Amino acid sequence: MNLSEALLHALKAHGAREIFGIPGDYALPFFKVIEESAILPLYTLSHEPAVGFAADAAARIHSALGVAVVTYGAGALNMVNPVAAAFAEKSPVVVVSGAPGKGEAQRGLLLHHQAKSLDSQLRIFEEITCAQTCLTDARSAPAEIARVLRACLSNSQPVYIELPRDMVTLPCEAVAAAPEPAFDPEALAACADEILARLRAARSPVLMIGVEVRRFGLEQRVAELARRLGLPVVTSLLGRGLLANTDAPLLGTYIGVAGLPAITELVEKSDALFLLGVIVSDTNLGVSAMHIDLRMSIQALNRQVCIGHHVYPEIPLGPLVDALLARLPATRAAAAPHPAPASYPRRLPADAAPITPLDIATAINDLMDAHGKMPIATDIGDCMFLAMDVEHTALVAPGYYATMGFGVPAGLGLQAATGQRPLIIVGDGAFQMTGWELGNCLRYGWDPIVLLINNASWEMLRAFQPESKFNDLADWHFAEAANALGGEGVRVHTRGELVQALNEAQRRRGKFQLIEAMVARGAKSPTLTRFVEGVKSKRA
Ligand code: S1T
Ligand code: MG
Repeated sequence: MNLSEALLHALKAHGAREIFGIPGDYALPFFKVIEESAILPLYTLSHEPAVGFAADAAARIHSALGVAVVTYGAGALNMVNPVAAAFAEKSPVVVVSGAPGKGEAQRGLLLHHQAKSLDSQLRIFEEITCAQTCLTDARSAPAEIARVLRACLSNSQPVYIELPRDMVTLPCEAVAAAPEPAFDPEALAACADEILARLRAARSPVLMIGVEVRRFGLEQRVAELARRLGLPVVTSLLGRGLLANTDAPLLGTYIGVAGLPAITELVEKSDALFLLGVIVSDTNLGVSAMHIDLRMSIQALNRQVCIGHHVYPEIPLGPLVDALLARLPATRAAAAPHPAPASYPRRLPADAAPITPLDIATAINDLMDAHGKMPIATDIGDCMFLAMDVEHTALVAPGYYATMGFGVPAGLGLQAATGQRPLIIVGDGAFQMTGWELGNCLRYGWDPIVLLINNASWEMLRAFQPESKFNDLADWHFAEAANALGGEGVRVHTRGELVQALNEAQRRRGKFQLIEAMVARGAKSPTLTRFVEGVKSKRA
């Protein structure tokens, strides 16, 4: 076996199911092994940001490793933003970058794709990954690969592997997986006992679940935990879509002043807010009407549990959930009184009225009622906020790091990873960044339905700074470009046209379907409207 095959077998053994990438001369030998070994399927895209976003989405929907393979310099550095997004949102993406061979560096010449020095790239990726290695020695390579892949899974964060091109075909031993990091069972027991004691003593305990529940594959166990605890359950913004396919007592998503008042009040008045795998960020908790007193909360995140003013270190989330379940009777507790679960808008009138963002959410709910749930990828912009009015379904969205460009590549990653037809919701500004990746659909048989909200505007920015003319975008007539990219497109102006276009798109398989929904500048979803007002009032 050579070093590349050892790496590919290890990636597969650790849960990776596909590779996204763009080659370059520093990576050509490795891509040759990827293609000829067929250990993992390879999907090449057109621009490295899309490679990163697609690998991230695959990781999220699998709750397993995503893999992005790029060339040195121009390729890898092009992917810094998506890897930063994966780091911020705890997505286990393995970055493999080609690199110059040992001899090349010693000729004393500056190498193409080199920026400051040959290890600058490693230093840049040290800031957005939890573990790194440069495979310069075939003898230590198996242990290095095992160490880094274990870190990726244990922390659910990206890792970086640099693969010099003169190492690719060297003989190499197989990779033996590194053991899970140990934890102290006594500390785990004490922690679980204290959490349950706090919840039982509380007047109004609430369970809020976040991305780590998904990342560590705990949804079914957490749904059981919620049933046994009998607590009202909400998701964080980034955790939206969690427990979508379970019968947990899920009320909806907490988005502070931007969310449903009953949920906001329940969370913010709780005297024992149990944050399970929730990233404590401004978009998750920052827009609370009142200041959530985190000293009253129980926070389980990043392999540690904070209860009031004290911390239990090295408490992995999975063993914690199991320890709590082991302490609870296997019966469903009487559900504590709590607000009714959120209801979602349905039955859009197919009339000549202009389209609003809420109409788009309503039309999606009607489509999924009629034809079944679809996994959804959104970008950032009002597309993400209107998704709060879409019925719970598997959802990948840049809800915390909030980078544009995520939506379309993430949707492609979803279909590559699951084989399911995704729905992509994206604004015109974000589509201008990475929407053209749809041109890769035909060769892979991907056929997402793409709902493009064309308000010819950076509307989310206009909401905060309406006086700025630079928020006015030109009208790019995106639907007309669909055919050139191998798909089909239609521009719609009214609710009737939207309903008809969605039903037609649903019937047409084998090509992406681009529905360009014309929305007036200034029209915003209810959630974005509340979010902007909430942020403005907090700033005031
Ligand atoms: N660049 C990138 C890569 N990500 C960003 N989030 C931004 C810039 C800043 C930004 C937003 S929202 C937004 C920008 C430029 C406008 C989005 O426009 P569009 O996709 O058309 O959606 P909509 O019209 O619904 O707003 C956030 C605040 O950072
Ligand atoms: Mg826009």
